[in-house]
Amino acid sequence: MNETVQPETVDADRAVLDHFESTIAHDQRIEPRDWMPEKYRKTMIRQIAQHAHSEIIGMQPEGNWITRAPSLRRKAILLAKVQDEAGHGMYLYSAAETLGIDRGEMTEMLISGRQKYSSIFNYPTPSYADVGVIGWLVDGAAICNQVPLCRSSFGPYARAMVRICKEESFHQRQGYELLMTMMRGTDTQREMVQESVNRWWWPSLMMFGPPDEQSPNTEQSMAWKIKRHTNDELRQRYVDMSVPQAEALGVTFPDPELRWNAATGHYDYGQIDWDDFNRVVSGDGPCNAERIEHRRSAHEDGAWVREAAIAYADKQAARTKTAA
Ligand code: FAQ
Repeated sequence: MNETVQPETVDADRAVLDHFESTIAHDQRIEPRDWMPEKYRKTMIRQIAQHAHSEIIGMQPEGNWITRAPSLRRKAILLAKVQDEAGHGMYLYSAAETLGIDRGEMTEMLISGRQKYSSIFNYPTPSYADVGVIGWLVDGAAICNQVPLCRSSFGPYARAMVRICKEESFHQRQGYELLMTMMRGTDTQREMVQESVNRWWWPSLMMFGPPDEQSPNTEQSMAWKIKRHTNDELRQRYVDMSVPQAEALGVTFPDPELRWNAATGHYDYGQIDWDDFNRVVSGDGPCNAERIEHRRSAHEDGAWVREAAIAYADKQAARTKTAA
């Protein structure tokens, strides 16, 4: 095969690869106009699309409480938060589109199960305390995972992450504030918070992905500086950050093995149920079917809006052409 390749083509290929590798090595950004290996492009599409889908599906668990929030103030806060998540999904779909994939295609892949979204959004929200616990623990885990992604090697993704992280930090604080208010309330309210923490703690640890030795993508993604830390490193950082927050709040995590280890300078924690994680990721979690069905019907109900937008854009284009 090499015999048919012109020497100048080999040189050109080598030059663009060198440029790509040197950009990564110098901690500079790969931009959509730059040449990139096909595997890098596919990895970025996979990660960004999964992330975008998570934000959009992630509107559903808390959205469940918008009509039943206990006061106008709490309703306004929750509405704003869920709306922010929609915004994050939009920035991320736009970042993925710079890699040559269309948002419609990504939505199709989500609905047909060919692209994933975070396992965490497949659990139910039966209690209003879940709104606070999602803000504190789920947004907390998201921040821990996403702050390093602000230095990710793909420019549009890294820039989207800067804004998203600012908003996620705000979400985490509002969740914690809600829980502090409940903890200052009645015994029943305190029990509601603890019961919710018991349900969300282990799933929040799973958000960081499989253990390093079972993570097929980490090594290459670290080499390309898409990821800056491994799944286990970030999970440990999250545990270390969350334990003092739980103590300040007055709740405990449902893990008898959770304890400070003076030798490592970190908290040890118990065994994560990876069978449960695999079940949820493969579509068999408590709410997977409901989440996808809801997304599918919302997408179908929105068809007329997309058609109207396209018809309007066509009209505008025809008008501009006539004027020219
Ligand atoms: N759930 O080889 P790795 C949020 C998949 S946003 C489902 O370790 P990687 C905001 C993984 O994709 C939450 N699937 O993969 C919010 C891969 O799939 P493949 C979303 C998972 O990419 C808050 C396979 O398993 N955040 O919460 C999960 O190197 C509140 C093997 O895994 C992001 O997406 C999982 N938990 O590392 C919204 C952050 N973990 O190759 C609403 C960006 C792994 O079979 C309310 N993403 N998989 O197709 C990342 O940082 C990485 O993609 C990881 C996974 C760390 C998630």
